[in-house]
Amino acid sequence: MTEPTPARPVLLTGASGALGRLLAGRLAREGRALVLTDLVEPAYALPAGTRFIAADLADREAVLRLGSDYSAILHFGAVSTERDFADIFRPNIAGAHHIFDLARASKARVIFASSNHAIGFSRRDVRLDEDCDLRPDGYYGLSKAYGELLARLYWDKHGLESLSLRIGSCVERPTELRHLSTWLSFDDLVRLVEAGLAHPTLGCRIVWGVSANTRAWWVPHDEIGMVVRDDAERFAGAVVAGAAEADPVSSRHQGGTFCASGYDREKFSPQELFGWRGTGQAMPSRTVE
Ligand code: 15L
Repeated sequence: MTEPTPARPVLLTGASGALGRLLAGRLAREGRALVLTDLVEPAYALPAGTRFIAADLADREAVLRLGSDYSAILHFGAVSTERDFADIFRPNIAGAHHIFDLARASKARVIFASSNHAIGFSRRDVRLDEDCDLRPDGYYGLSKAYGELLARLYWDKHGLESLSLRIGSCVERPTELRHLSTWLSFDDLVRLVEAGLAHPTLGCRIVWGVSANTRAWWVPHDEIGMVVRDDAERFAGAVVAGAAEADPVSSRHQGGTFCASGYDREKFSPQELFGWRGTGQAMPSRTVE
């Protein structure tokens, strides 16, 4: 009798971060072969059945040395806050590029941790489908938009399957007003990742990484996005409006404080710059806000 071929492992980048830690523990529990990677070794005990390899995402050779026999790559490694472009470029942009090339070499699918900050300059009074315009709210959001477009390019050109999860606020529980719309529970994150790993015809998808929140701004159409079950509303009574809600730029846009970082548009009003004021001419609808 021949032994069954062991399943090819899943690679998890960003394993030392908060979401990496959560995924490592939860996915290993299912008995899945997992390889973890990050710049620095995790501060937690490695779950049974996992092993860790250190690698800098910005170092192409180090990434390609991670091996080429993965069934899937969960790409959660990145700088996760707004920073100067120079700090974002190497890990998030060059890093994503290296990971997608590793996925090509492995013939692996990629589950990419994108972010709501790729569409963060959308107003809070609009409801968005997955195919809405990209409206990054900073260099971090721009790097996530780049990752989504990289996924699209590698599907069209190389047939590489991917799921870009546009994650809202993946925290244990909502702590601010905005989270009542953007919250993604830990359980729902795991459900989304599992659904992406298991889907027989993944293709190239963008899916909202948000729980089934009563106040959600994002409308799921993709079946993968519909596996979520939790609702932030049960925490509504305990959530208070923080300082961010008093700031007009943060409170107007879905990306919140990321939008306010470095914002100076009001000093350079398009109405004045382009002479729209007083001409009686309607401003082009897609550029008004
Ligand atoms: C993100 O993408 C960030 O990584 C995280 O730090 C939060 O800011 C989150 O979005 C959010 O929008 O709440």
